Amino acid sequence: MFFPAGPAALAGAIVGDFEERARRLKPGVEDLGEDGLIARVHAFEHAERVAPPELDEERAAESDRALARFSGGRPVRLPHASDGRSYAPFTLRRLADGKQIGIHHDYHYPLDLYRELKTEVDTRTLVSWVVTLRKPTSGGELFVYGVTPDTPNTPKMPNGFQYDLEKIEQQFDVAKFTMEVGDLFLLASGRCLHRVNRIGGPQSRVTMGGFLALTNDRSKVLYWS
Ligand SMILES: O=C(O)CCC(=O)C(=O)O
Repeated sequence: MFFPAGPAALAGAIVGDFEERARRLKPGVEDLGEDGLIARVHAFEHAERVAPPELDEERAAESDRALARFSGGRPVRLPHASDGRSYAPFTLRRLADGKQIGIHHDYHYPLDLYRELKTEVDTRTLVSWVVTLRKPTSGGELFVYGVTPDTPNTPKMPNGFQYDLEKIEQQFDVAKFTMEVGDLFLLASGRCLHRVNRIGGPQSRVTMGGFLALTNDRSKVLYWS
């Protein structure tokens, strides 16, 4: 399940929103240099720690609306933990020059951090959603492999847990996707191994995103980060 959808308006609205909030919450941020967007994103993250309740509600509404376009008419909701705290709707991620995301899958339900959430969701479903906010100078493409956590004999490094990328690329199908600013992709990241190519050059890659899954009765979509 992978489709770039291109909702430029979403990214525009969200980046605009960050800038607006960053200006309001941290005066002077607009004076920052050529890496202005990143500086603003950082400023926003800083601000987020200062005033989470006010920001969470509005951001959640924006993400609900964007993800509802892909939910098959199902309501899209941010889950709450049993102590009442809301899950974070998304995270902002920056990959700078020389950085990459190595080959992996995101089927992490067995981990303790999913102790509560895995009772609410259909654990056969786990989808990453990622919006590109800034394209890097070079690199940053998404590679998706025809390999799942259940594929027998997936090549591993001698340490027994890291995947052997070279052998996987020789033996399995791979697709490469280049995102534009405003593209949103949904990827069955619990099933397909994937990675993000190494960034080159001064302009870093900025994305926002998280995960989503169907509830046990498949009537709603829950998303978190
Ligand atoms: O940033 C991306 O394009 C992919 C992020 C990722 O690896 C994931 O969501 O599991």
